[in-house]
Amino acid sequence: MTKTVLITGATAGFGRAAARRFIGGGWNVIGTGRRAERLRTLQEELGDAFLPLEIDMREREQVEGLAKLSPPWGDIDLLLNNAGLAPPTDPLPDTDWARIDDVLETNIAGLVALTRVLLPKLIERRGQIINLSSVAATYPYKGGAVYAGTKAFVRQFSLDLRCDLAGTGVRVTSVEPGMAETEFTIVRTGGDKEASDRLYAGMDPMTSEDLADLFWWLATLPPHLNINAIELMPVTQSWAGFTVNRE
Ligand code: NDP
Ligand code: 8X3
Repeated sequence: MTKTVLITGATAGFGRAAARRFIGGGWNVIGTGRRAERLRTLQEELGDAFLPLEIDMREREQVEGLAKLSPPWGDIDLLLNNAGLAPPTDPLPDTDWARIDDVLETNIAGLVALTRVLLPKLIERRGQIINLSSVAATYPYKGGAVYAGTKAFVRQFSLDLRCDLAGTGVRVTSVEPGMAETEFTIVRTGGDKEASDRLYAGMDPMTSEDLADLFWWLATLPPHLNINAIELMPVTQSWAGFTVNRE
């Protein structure tokens, strides 16, 4: 029987690559995002196995409406909670509240609301949830407080959800990537493509396709196996030391 994945944030980056990967693997894909034109273009590329839905993760009613999809689209086997973004890395007092609020509403509130309304269906189908956290959840960096905080939430939410789901057969994974070149930094910097190019220059970052392959691997593991959390980075990324201020 054909399986169905719901991918939030399918208009760019990891989500769009995942839509292509799962369609290629014979799944039905529901892809969401705010940019209708991008969704239309993707639908033209991917055909009838792709259902584009214009959803803003900050809008509770729109998000909860996804639980009302009728079969076959409503028979969701995998929820890929991918939609997300970061505010600028400016000092917190200099960062507009609107940018912060967008991030909290999308990365946390939207993700929790969608997971909550889809859980009964996922339990019925012994389905799976893949949540996009980040290395930022574990390793602090300057200007990362709000974004990293949301991703630490996603990681812990994923782990704790497994306790609630004990005995249901539903699998949950927190995926925690490092630097991958997508539109992430363009969005974070408010549209500064050059800043994004500089960040990824000469460091061979991960690609959206790397992540799509990982999601596919997770989705096709034997059903008795749960990867709780998985952290990945490009070989060129690692850690610096602590900052110490001296008298
Ligand atoms: P992109 O900016 O390329 O894609 C983000 C996607 O999220 C877009 O499809 C966008 O769609 C969607 N999105 C953002 N806000 C909303 C919203 N309010 N409602 C609906 N959709 C929304 O970024 P990535 O592909 O890199 O990021 C995907 C996920 O991976 C994010 O959660 C990110 O935090 C995480 N991540 C990324 C890393 C990286 O280095 N790139 C590393 C670690 C984690 P639209 O604008 O059309 O609404
Ligand atoms: C984003 C990962 O390393 O660019 O989640 O901060 S990193």
